[in-house]
Amino acid sequence: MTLAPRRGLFILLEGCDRTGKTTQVALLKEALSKLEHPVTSKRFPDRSTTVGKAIDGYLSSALNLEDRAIHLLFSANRWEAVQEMKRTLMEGTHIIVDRYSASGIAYSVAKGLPLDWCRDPDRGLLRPDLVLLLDQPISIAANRDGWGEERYERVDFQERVRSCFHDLSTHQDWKLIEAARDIPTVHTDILRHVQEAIQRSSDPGPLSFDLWQ
Ligand code: NYM
Repeated sequence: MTLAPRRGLFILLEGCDRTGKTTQVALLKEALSKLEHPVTSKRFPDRSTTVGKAIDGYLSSALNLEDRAIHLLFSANRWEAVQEMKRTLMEGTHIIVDRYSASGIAYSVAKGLPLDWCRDPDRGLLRPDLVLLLDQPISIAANRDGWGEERYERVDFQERVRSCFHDLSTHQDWKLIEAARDIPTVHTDILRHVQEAIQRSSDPGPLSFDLWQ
């Protein structure tokens, strides 16, 4: 009899724009691969799908949409990835994800949409096993090259997004990562949390499709 592989962990990095998530996802993936953990990565929005292309048009301001319409597209973009993510995790591969539902909520709440309304379309999505919130003062992000090129890259708006991430994190077991430190230090901190989660979960149990429920 062949035993099913231990399922992979869904590891999520969240945070405001330009907190270094993309760099840290790449470093984490490289580090886990070197430690011989099967691992892949994914980012939301996934701009490669039909829905993702509409989102991309919106983010680059080529397309204008009602706040609620774009919120639902971001959610649809996560729902369309569910089966692929499930398959990958069940094969025993960890997935490191750059943004997910909390971004969906934080950016729409920052526009003034009600929290409950923002959470509803994502209810029942796959729940992450570990959430790392990369946090730093917005003034640091605003000094980085290219700031302001995409929609949402405004200091007042990002302050509201950051505050919503903080509110969300108080109700969940998220790890707060001080992102204003140098890249290798932040990486070491993230890797420690991930290795602890991997060690803790000798049997991670079934996947939970109960996000926000
Ligand atoms: N964003 C991302 C949302 O507004 N809602 C969502 O559900 C997600 C996943 O898209 N400013 C926003 C946050 C970012 C922008 O993300 C693009 P990135 O990480 O720069 O590709």
